[in-house]
This record gives sequence, structure tokens and C-alpha cells, in this order.
Amino acid sequence: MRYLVLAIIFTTFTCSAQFDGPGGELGSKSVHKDATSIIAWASGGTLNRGYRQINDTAEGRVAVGTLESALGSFDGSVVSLGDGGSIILTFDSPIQNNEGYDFAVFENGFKVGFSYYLELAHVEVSENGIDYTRFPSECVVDSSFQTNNFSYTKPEELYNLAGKHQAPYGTLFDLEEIGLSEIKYIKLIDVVGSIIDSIGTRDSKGRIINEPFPSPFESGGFDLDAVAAVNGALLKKEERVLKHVRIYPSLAAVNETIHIEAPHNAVVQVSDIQGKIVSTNTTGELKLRKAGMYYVHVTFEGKSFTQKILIH
Ligand SMILES: [Ca+2]
Ligand SMILES: [Ca+2]
Repeated sequence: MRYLVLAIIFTTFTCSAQFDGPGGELGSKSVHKDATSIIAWASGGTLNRGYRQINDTAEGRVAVGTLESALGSFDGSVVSLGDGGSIILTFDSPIQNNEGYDFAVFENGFKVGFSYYLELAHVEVSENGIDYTRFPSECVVDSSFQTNNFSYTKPEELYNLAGKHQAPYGTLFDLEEIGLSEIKYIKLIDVVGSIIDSIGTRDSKGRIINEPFPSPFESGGFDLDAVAAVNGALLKKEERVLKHVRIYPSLAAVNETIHIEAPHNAVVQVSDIQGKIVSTNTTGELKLRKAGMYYVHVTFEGKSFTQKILIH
């Protein structure tokens, strides 16, 4: 019995959300394609396509898209990198380390119900185009079963990997984290998501990264839509605030208690899908009597954040 309890505690611990959630959710380190914080889009680069399947090179290389598909604004057209393929992007002006996040990578990951299909890439940056620094990534996805093209990945189990957030949200990166003040090159390298040691790739802590593999198609591997320079997308100050905001669960039954934790001077409003306010100044517990989609708006220090909740 004691062992069973320990096993349950351990399972709960290892399955808990570790990093920020899906694009658009409260506290998510992501930016919408139409955000005003986007100041520029990639304007040039070089593409180095990978194989459809790295351990069966007779299948040839992937073919979907061209370098141009990754340039300019997010538009739904992508270039596929293939297994271990890479792309380098350049901008008309260097990307500066401003306060908060500095650039965002948009992949074509998508949501299916409450799950996400995500393909990932390592992110490296360079000032001179020769020496690259990789963002320290983390992946705590269970690696005992191979993620394939029919399985899903939790964004909360990923950190500093492009593709973490579903389209049309870009995954944000902060140059502060790697101590660079300015960069001219962003390199994205497809994560070979195999859990086979000899071909798989690892995060910054040496853990194997488990993501869809194999994907021996024309569109195999990471599918890049766009890369943006951003300024003020999400400031550290806001992030600190968001650390103190928790709304859970985001999927609940009618009359089930939803917990809202927010700073005492935050304004919390809950609206239904038509925009009608159904609750104001709510911090604590909330119960909704009708099924449907609702929005919890948290306003704090002049900034607003919204999280969707679904009542069934
Ligand atoms: Ca920064
Ligand atoms: Ca991959």
C-alpha cells in the first residue's frame, strides 16, 4: 500500500505542468501573429533540408515549401525542414535584447480538442553567422513510448523549443537568457524526435526529446511559417504578475468550483462567449450554472490577460 501511495505521488509529480501553457492562455510565453509587439519579420536566409527519415535516407529529402515560405509575415504557408534539417533566418536590422522577449518562431502546430499536435526545433542565435548559441531547452515528455503522427504533446512539458505553441501563436525567446545584446542570425534545427538513442536528440539537460517520429512525408519535420522580431510582447514584469494568477480547471462541469487566484488589486471579470459579463471582481471561487465557453479577464497594472474556460 505504501508503495502504491508513493507511486501515485510520483506519477502526479512527473505529470504536473512544469512550464507555460498553450498559445493564448494566461501566462503563455507566446505571441499572436497579429500582435502589435511584432516589429519585423525575417527577410532572408538559407535552407538546408533534412531527410524524410534520418535512418532511411533512400526515402530522399522533404520537399514542401521554399525559403521564401518562411520569410515575411505569418501567412499559413510553411517550409518543412525534414529530420534534422535546418534554416537560418536574417532580418533587415539586427535583433536587439530589449526588455522582455525579443523574437518569436511560428510553426503550424494545431489543437485537436484539448490536445496539441506539435513538432519542435532547437533554436540557436549568432552575432557573426559563425558562432551559434543554443537556447537551453527542456523536454519532460515521457520518453518510454514513441510520440508518432497520431499522438499529442503537452506544451507544458516543453521549454525553449520552437513549435511549443500552436498556430497562429509564436513561441517567444529572450536574448537576456543567453546573455547576448544583439544578434543577426536565427538558426532553427529540426528535433529528430526518435526515442532511439542513436538518432534522437536531447534537451539542455541531456533528456531525449520525444516528438512525432517517424514522419517520412514531403512535409516531414518542423514546418516553419515565420519568424518575427518583437518588442514588448510580454515583459518580465507582466510575467511576474502572471506567476501569481492561476485559474483552474479550464475544463469544468456545470456548478463545479473554478478557482481564481490573482493579486488582491487585480480586477477579474468573467464573460460569456457573447461578451456579456457574468461575474465581476471575482477572486476566489466561481461556479457557472450554464454550459458553454467563458472568458476570464484579469486586469492588473493597466495590462489585461484572458483565459478561456469551458463548462460542460
Ligand atoms: Ca530581451
Ligand atoms: Ca522532428
